[in-house]
Amino acid sequence: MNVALLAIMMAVLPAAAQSQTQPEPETGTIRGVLAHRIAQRMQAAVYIAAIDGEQFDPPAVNPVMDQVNLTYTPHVLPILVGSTIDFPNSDETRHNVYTANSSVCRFELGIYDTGVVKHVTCDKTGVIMVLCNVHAEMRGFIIVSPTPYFDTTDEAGEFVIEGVPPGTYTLTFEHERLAAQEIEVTVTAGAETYVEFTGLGRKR
Ligand SMILES: [Cu+2]
Repeated sequence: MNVALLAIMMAVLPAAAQSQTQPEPETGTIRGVLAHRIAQRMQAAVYIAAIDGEQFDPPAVNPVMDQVNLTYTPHVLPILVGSTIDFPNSDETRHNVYTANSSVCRFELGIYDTGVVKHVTCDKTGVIMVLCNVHAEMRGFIIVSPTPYFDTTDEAGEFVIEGVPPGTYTLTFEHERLAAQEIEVTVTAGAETYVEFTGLGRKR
């Protein structure tokens, strides 16, 4: 460790110690699961639906849909509406990123090389299906959420959404194969609310 970094860490330590005496937490957590076997091998994006009168600033750091080993990575990318998505090409080969007709925001980024990053801003909520016209098997999903409260499910179909202000919300999800559902969820500061999406069926 270099001296400068050590100095920074020592300067930060007293502040960290003080934080132990901070007041009660102001936000809560939603934890839950999509109880369906398909959710264990294909990810969903789970998010809080639009909140009346609430708008959110795009994140300081852009969400990233990378291209690695001929695969859109991550396969499912939830973002806040109004965010700018970065599309790097980390492959040796060239790709041409474009969107399926059904996508809420449509674009075609053209064929581009390794190391190039292209950008797209989407101001509408919904789903963007990203394709590549060089590699027909490439497929990625961007879920444009009206709120910044979202997560992607893991290999157990589970999700955790932290930092949610107290209140009652509609929780929903988007999945390639499973039909969406909505659940009303109440979040309490400093507590965890558990939610289970059950009785799930395939999209028609
Ligand atoms: Cu490609």
